[in-house]
Amino acid sequence: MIVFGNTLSPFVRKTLAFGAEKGLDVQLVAAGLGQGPPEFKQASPFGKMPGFQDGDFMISDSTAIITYMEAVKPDPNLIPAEPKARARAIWYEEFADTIVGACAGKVFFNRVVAPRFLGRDGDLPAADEAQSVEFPKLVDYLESVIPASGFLVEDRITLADIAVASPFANLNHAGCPIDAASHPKTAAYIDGILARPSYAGMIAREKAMFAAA
Ligand SMILES: N[C@@H](CCC(=O)N[C@@H](CS)C(=O)NCC(=O)O)C(=O)O
Repeated sequence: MIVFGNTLSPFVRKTLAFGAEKGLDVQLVAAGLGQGPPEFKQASPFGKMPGFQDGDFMISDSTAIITYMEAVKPDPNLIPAEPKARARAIWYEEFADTIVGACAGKVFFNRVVAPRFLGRDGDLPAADEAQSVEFPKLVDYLESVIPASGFLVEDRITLADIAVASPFANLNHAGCPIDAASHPKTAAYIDGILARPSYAGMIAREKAMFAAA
């Protein structure tokens, strides 16, 4: 299986971590922001990462790719079968992709992507506002819902945890960390998920890239 993209995208990182938790053999091929092989454009008609290829099957969108991975390799099960647990896992993925993703996008794009990858200034007031207005609501919410087990659904690793952790890596990279004093459960929870083998290597390589800059 091939994922086209860059792990700095929370959607690419989530997809790769999901594949790793499944034990799938997934290769990352660099693509995105107008770059990448022709297969990337075939897989992702609007150029968004991640794109995906498995033999002659191609598709884009992290949720579509994850749905495919879960269907071709049901074990270990990462999208619960029980109806309420399944709905909650999908809610947390949606929360991560759209609500956390919107905040992380403003902070990471304006502080990192625009100056570093697009060669132009980002909208720093927009990033600051996302950090001071949107971010506190996200961590307040998570602090209120994280169970003692350290997993959001069924007290085991599921898509919910894999999805929620990913955009927090972008927020960390962009100088918007979780305050462990005010939000201890959330800080420990995100640290714990990002420390799993499925995430740790990617995060270490991303940090090394920023440190070398
Ligand atoms: N809903 C999509 C979102 C994908 C997306 O927005 N990717 C961004 C990177 S985080 C992208 O490729 N942006 C470049 C562009 O729009 O040209 C998914 O879950 O995969």
